[in-house]
Amino acid sequence: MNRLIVISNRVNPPTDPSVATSGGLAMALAAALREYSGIWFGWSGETAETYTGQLSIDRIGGVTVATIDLDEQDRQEYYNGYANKTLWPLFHYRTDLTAYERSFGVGYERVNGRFAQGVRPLIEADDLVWVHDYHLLLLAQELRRLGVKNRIGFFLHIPWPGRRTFTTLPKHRQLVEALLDYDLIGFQTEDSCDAFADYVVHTLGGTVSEDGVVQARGKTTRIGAFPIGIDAEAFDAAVRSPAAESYRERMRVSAAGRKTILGVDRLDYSKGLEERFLAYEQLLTDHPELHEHVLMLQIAILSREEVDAYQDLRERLDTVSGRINGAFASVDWVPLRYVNRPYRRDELAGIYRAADIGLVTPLRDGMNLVAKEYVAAQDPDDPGVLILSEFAGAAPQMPEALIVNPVSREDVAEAIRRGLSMPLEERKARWEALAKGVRKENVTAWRDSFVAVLERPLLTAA
Ligand code: ADQ
Repeated sequence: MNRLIVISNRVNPPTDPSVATSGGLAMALAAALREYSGIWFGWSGETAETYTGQLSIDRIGGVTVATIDLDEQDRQEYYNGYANKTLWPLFHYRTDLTAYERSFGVGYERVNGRFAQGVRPLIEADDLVWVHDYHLLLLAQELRRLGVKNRIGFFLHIPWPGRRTFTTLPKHRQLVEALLDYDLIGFQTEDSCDAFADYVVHTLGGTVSEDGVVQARGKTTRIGAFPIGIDAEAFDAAVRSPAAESYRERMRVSAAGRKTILGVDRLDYSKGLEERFLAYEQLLTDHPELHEHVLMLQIAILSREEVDAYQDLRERLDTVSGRINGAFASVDWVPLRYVNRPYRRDELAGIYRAADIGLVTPLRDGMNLVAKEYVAAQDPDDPGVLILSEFAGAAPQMPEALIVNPVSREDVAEAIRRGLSMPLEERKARWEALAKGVRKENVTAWRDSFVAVLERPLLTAA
């Protein structure tokens, strides 16, 4: 088996699999590295006064990690700038929030170059290199410039936007031409894969064969959809843990017989939190008979607090949640509990299990692992109902959820009402189909299918 060199912006394998991390990516990659020997390389998250490129190597949670520090200008231009103020909003269709500053692009190129310099000495002849996410679109190009001939794959965890949206990005051609230096470009969904192919054909004048071989600008690569899953086994263990049981009981006691609607997200404008609160407000306005009988728990961990758009969103959510509770609460009923702290995975598993409805309504999402975790945590004899946005990458894999348009308050409110009164038989039938998919299309299946295609020589596909 070849060694695997995983490269992502941040390197944060969990020391203890039951402890929560702030993103789906870290959990997925730690699980992926468990079986392969290899190294996980990335930014330490620290900024040094001056950049030195000094490598630090450690062993964390059974995984060898190698990191470099960046400098403050890198953090501002590459991380807060191009990654989080340009690519993230653009790829989530928020052109209104997208900043196009020249210095961000320059910083992004510089840091992709620094990553290449940093990881280069660690790469041996037969290693497979697997690069993750929108921070590192240029990395293969930088590694090729340094003479790396290994097979290098790329996986995009967020959506690839439609052509008209993507082409608003200055220098979009250079970005995609650099991306073509990868041997395999993986997306979460067929939809993203099709959007990329559309760009290749209509903007670059290239070709894409039926089995995903891309030819453009004198380069050949392959594209494919590889929907990410959860580490279902580890999650099962978390569900059965004492911490999960204790949290489930806390939830049960505090709900006092009321039905619970649950949201769990990073506090990010792509997750549709404001729209979700407004849909709940609509539900309470239209259905007074539900007052005192339901409660919503929204757990939203703070994220990217250095970026203005995130601070603005936080303020708006504080206002809307206050307004809802001010309008509807009674002496012993608070309709919306809004919590900004993180929970351990085992605690979260218990919280999921106690909820009658899992409300997952992003406006755009590469996949959304919360939807899968919610399903995995349910009691087979009395499962809750998953309500899922049609714009989550998970939606095509999870048609047995109640699929909604997250911007339609009426649509979401009606799905909640329907979920609250859904008969046990229907809940079970829907859940069984969903749980089967979550178990089968897990993180190991995702890793294996990506690596198998990456290992396959390109020519045999033609
Ligand atoms: P994220 O945008 O971070 O990931 P998501 O897939 O939902 O989104 O993963 C969130 C993870 O964080 C989940 O594992 C969840 O349990 C955890 N989490 C969220 N809130 C938490 C809290 N309060 N306490 C503890 N844990 C919490 C990006 C893309 C997604 C894609 C993943 C993986 O945006 O679309 O699914 O990568 O590819």
